[in-house]
Amino acid sequence: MMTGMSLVRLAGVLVVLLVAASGAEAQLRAQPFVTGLSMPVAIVTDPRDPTVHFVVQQDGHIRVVQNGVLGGDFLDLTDAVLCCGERGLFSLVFPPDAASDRFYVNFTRKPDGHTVVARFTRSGDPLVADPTSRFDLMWPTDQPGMVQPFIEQPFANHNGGHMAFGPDGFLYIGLGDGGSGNDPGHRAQNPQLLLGKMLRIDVGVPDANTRGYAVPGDNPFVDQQPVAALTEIWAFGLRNPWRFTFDDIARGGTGALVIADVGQDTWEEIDYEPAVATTAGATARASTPRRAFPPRRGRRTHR
Ligand SMILES: [Ca+2]
Repeated sequence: MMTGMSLVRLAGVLVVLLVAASGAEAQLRAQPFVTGLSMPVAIVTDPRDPTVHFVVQQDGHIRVVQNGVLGGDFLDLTDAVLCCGERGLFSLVFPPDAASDRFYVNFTRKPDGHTVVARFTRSGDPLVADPTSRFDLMWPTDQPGMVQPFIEQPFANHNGGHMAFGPDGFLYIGLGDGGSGNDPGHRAQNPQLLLGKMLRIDVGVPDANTRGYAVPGDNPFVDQQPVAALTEIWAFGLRNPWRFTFDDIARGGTGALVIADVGQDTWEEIDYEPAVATTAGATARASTPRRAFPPRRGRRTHR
């Protein structure tokens, strides 16, 4: 997890919570980091320059903050992003290979609110993205072999939207159950839908790749066992995984996947999926009930 630092959204001000651990007690101390933002939902440090942060605004702007000073837009997606409520621009990630010019965003698009995962590249100026470089990743449909540049959202809410690269270098994408309440279409348990799932894909493909990603060979359903499922699926049964993170191995963490899954009425949920070492020495995820089938039913958060 992000160690010692988290962010509070408050009136357009990013507040840094500093954790000072001394002895047996830890103290939280908050101080303004930058002001002048509108609807900030995420902050990402530039992998090439630790003095640069990118702030993701729900309205579609990605703002540049350099040495704590708010600058212009890294990227303006307001023409493409359908905001607000539970809709908008949700996340920005850079690949583990910091030399890459690529980055990825996740948002609900105009006019229909469907989910888009788009790849862009930086321009010659590393603090400005190239808006013409947009490529929308192509996702399976209910027609075999047919793909489309979005993931259909039946309702305005429960869009998930967070993305992160795992210790394995693959891109994880959290998708909500599509919305309304109580998952009326049982989408989170439908193996032929991407909604209500954690996806795991390999975006380290050439630009010429027509889908923008490949499915890792060790994803749990590539062999269509124990159930025929879309092979992008890593985990079933999520409601609205608004944020998740990996317990950072580089900072002494275990590599575990930790998911904040928004609850409905009385329960909130934090899911912990431990990482396990494989015989090949690679890091993989432990098998959990979430990946099992037949589906879990009667989860409290789905009432
Ligand atoms: Ca939705």
